[in-house]
Amino acid sequence: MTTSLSSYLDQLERMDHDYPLLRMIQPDGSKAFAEDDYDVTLLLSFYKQMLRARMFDRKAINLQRQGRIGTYAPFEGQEAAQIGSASALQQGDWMFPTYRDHAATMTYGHSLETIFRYWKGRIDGCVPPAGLNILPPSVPIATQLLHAVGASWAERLKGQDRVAIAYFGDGATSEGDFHEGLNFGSAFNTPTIFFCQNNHFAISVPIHKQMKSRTIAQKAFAYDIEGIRVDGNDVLAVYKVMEYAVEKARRGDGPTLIEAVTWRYGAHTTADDPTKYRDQSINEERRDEDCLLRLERFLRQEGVFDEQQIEDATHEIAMEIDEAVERFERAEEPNPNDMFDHVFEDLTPSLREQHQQFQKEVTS
Ligand SMILES: Cc1ncc(C[n+]2csc(CCOP(=O)(O)OP(=O)(O)O)c2C)c(N)n1
Repeated sequence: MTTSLSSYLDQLERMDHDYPLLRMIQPDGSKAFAEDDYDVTLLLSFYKQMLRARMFDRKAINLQRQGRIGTYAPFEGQEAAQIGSASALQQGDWMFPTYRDHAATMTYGHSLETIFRYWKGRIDGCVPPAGLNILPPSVPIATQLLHAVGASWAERLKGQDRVAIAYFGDGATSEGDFHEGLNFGSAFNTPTIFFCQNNHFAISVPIHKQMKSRTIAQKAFAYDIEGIRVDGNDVLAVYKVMEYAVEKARRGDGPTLIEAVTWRYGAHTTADDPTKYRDQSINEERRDEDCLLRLERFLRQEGVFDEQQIEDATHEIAMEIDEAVERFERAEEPNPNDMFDHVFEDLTPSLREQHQQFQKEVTS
C-alpha cells in the first residue's frame, strides 16, 4: 500500500458518516431541548389525530377479521411519523402514499369512508376529495418515488411552489426505483420530500438482513442531498423536520431524504402471521417508546392532559368511525367489470379475452 493511499484511507476512516437521531420529546415525555418553544395546543391536536388514526386502524383490522373488508395493512406504531409529516403540507401539494399510510392521507383530508372503500377493493376508494392531490396507495414497492419526483418537477417547470412527498418503507430503499428517484431529484433539484418510515421490517425481513448501511439517511449522501434521521415516534420532531424540508423545497432548494425511525406493532398485512418471523415480546418492549404514550406523558407533565377531554374525543371518534362504516356498507356494490377499466385506455388482447370470458361467466 502506498503512503498516499494509506493516508487517504486514514482520512476516510476519520470522516463522520453518522446521522444522529433528532428528538424533541424523550420517551419519558420530557423535553429534549428546554429552550425550545413547545406548542402545547398543537401537540394536543396531534394527540387527538393520532388517537383517531389508531382507532381507525384497529377498527379496520376488526372489519377484515369479520370479512367486511379485504386484506388490510395495519400501521399501529407509525401514527406520529405519518401525522407529523402530513401536517406540514399545504393544499395543492402532492402526496404519494403506500398501502400503509392512511394516518397520513386522513390527516391530509381523505375521508375514512373512502379508505374503507379502498380496502373493499373499490375503485372509488382511490378518489380523494376535490382539490386534494392524494394519489392511490402504491402497492408496487418504491414506484411512487418516481411519480413524486415527476409531479414535483412538473410544478417547478410550471413556476409553482408546490411540493411532493413520497412515503415508503425501509425495504423500498433496496429497490432501483428508490435510487433513480433520488438521483433524478438531486440532478434536477426537484421539490420532493422522500419520507421513509423505517419500521425495521420488510414483511418478514429485518432491516439488518436487507442492508449493510447503518442508516437510511446516509443514502442521501451519495446523491449530495440532505439526509435527516428523526425519531419517528416523536410527532413534534417529525413535524419540525418536515416543515424544514417543505420550506426548503418550496423556495427551490431541492429534495430531502427523511428517515423516520419507528416500529410496526402488528402484522405486515392481515394476511401474514408475525409470530413466524419475530419474537412478540419485542413489541412489548417497544410499547414503552410508543408515540401516543410518549405524547400523553409530555402533555401530563405540562398539565394539559385532561382525562375527560380525551374521553369525550374518544367517544366522538368512535362515532365518526361507526358512521363512516355505516355509509361505506350502505353504498351500492361495485360493478366487477370495473377491474378492467382504469389501467389501459385500450385493453391488451389478453385482457380483452379475459374480460369477455369474465362477462360470460357472470351473465351465465
Ligand atoms: C416491486 C415490488 N416487489 C415486491 C413486492 C412485495 N412486497 C410487498 S410489501 C413488501 C415489503 C415492503 O417493505 P417496506 O418497504 O419496508 O414497507 P412496509 O411494508 O414495512 O411499510 C414487499 C417486498 C411489491 N409489492 N412490489
